Amino acid sequence: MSAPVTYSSDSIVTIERHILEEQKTYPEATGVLTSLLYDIALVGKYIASRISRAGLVDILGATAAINVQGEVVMRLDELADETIIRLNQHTGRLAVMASEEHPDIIPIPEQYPTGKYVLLFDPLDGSSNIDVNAPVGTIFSIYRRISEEGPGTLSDCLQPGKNMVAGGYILFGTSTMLVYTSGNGTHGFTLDPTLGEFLLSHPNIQIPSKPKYYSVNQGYDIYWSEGVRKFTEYLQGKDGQSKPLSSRYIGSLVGDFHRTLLAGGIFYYPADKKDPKRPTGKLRLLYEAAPLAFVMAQAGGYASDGTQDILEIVPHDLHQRVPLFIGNRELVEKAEEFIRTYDT
Ligand code: AHM
Ligand code: MG
Repeated sequence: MSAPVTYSSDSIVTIERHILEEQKTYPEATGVLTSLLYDIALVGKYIASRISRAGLVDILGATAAINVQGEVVMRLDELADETIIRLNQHTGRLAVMASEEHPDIIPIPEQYPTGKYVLLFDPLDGSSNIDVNAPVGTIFSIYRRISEEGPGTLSDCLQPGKNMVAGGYILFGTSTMLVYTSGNGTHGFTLDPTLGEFLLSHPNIQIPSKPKYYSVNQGYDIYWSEGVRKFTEYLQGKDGQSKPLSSRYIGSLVGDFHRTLLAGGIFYYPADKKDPKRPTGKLRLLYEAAPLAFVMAQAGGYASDGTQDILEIVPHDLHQRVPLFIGNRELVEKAEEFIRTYDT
């Protein structure tokens, strides 16, 4: 049996305390962003409590079925989506929301006040992994509205990542972790299920300078461009110049990203030709690529679509997809170099 975890009260930094301390460094802050981030931590706790029971779905009921208690049982991605909307629409902090699960923007219902922020989210990325008990994650980003007042608009949601005020993710893995940045470093918190609190476990995360893994769905390499194939061969040391990197791929973006952030290396989901309808890769700029790019940039790394910084891309569509190369700057820049040399 492992020894019980003990804390000295001095060393415990809850997410609330951390966010409040950060707020103090911005004298002009009103506390609204602080509260919004705290609402997101609450979302994390709620979804974590439901996900931990996912393996019981056959006993408790399936999608949209009525369970033994007479409650409607929702799919977890739908539940996560509804939870985020329900916990945030009434607070008066948001002008509008947008979710990977909804084709259009999500307005704040008329009975509630609107606020100055915009919340974009992927409620449960990689949800197909739940069936095999692999990690999944919620990804979020927060922007200031650009419209003056009243209901938020589509333009409020279509802002480049460099305008982001805060972004991050909640990883539901062996532990539940919340990792976020508000432009002042990237910080990680681990949920202590006995306390029901996120505690600061990874302050000021910096991606290790020595890359350890590359992460890509290599099963699709026949659909890749010449540049992406040559870049992968470079990572594998096939050019005879470099040592091969080890490879890891879960197929769950938040898990693959988190490992890349903590261990060093590169994750990429390149453009591919497997589906003529989406020649620009699979991942979405607003809900996946941009928030992770902000987290990575604040941890000393870099994200690119293969030609430019993800944070510079001005979105034209809520569900626009982009190729994503993210991790150690030198590797991402190497990918750009291969793409420039072979694909243009
Ligand atoms: P989703 O948004 O439908 O859950 O899909 C996104 C997921 C990511 O988590 C992951 O990086 C990618 O799809 C894996 O795709 P593939 O199975 O093509 O490798
Ligand atoms: Mg997704």
